[in-house]
Amino acid sequence: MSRIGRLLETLAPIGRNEQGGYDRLAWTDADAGMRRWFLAEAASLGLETEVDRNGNLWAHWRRQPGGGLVVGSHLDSVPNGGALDGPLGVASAFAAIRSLKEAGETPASNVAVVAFVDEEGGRFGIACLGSRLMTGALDPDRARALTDREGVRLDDAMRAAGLDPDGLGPDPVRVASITAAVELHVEQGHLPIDGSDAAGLTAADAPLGVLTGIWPHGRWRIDVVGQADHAGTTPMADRDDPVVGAAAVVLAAREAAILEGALATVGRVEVEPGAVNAIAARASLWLDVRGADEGRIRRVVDRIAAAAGVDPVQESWTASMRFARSETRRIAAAVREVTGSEAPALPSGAGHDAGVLQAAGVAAAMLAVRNPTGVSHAPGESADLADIEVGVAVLARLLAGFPASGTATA
Ligand code: HGY
Ligand code: MN
Ligand code: MN
Repeated sequence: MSRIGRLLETLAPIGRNEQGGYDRLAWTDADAGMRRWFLAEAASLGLETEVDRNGNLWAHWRRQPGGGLVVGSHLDSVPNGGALDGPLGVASAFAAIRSLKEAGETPASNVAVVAFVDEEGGRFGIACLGSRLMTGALDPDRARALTDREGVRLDDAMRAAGLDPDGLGPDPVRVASITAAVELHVEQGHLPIDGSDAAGLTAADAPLGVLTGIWPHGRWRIDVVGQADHAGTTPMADRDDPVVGAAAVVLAAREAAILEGALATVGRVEVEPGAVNAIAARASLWLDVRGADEGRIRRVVDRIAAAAGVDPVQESWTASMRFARSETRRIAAAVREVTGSEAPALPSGAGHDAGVLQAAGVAAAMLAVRNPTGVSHAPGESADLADIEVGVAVLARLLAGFPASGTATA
């Protein structure tokens, strides 16, 4: 079995649930299992490991003082997520290093494998938490006070996992030491291929693609307050039922997204008190809106606010961003060398730590591995091992060829 096949096999049981999905939420036991896996794999490769002030994991293959090329992704998942979103990038980085070491090849540049903390925001609600803290894009006090559905604070969850949350915050020296960053990631959805009518790598008959940028996207919380009362004694005409208001939000979101050519999702709804025989007091919804440009996203949110008479409160915003041409070109060249074919270029509808690094001025880029169904953030997420192995070979080529000085430009 290939290196990457073996690595993915060792990951497979960690955090898997009965539906075959993954619950690898930040600072949980499953996350601890993923972190142990990272440290053990790094140790087996003779890499020097560290946990930074924000809990991000690093494994260094150092050649000389100074910075270098960073590869990796994240190890956490959304609730009931897929096996590959995140871990594929970290495992592929380790497999690429192993292939170089076994071939007796040593990169000219320093190389570091990173696993950023809580990229999905699946437990505390803010995506790319570890990379945003590191780059100063998220206030550490705000982060410490985030709570999960049980009301557990992030800082308490970190302490329970053995880390000190008082250290959270910007890490400018570390960010400055990153010459360039490449994140390998399973393809998510089938997005339009640049300069083509095809959508997705399967339609383009390509095992790998180069992600050129990330669509803007944001998250909003909407609270609908009503009048709690008895389900069996309150006439319909006398009700102020917040769940009816919540339903109006969901329907308005779908209609607005279709009108504006955007994507709007309400994936989480909380009803209080949540009794079958009581009209609710409050319904809270979390709205995710994305699209090719910021304007259509803002129009969708405005339409929802007007149609449903609610006041969406923005919880996070990711501006539209393009990856560094120096690095997208480098990836494209490596794909050409390894496969003999051109890698299609396409945008990402999903957010990534590489996007946070690029926004912080690090030259970053992404390599996507074909996902036949495009399904992600669900147990059905998949990629063929043959395509994954090509991705590892390209990553190895990038590591081997990255110049010591690093000529990246953000
Ligand atoms: O939600 C996203 O776009 C990413 O998967 N965190
Ligand atoms: Mn991801
Ligand atoms: Mn994801």
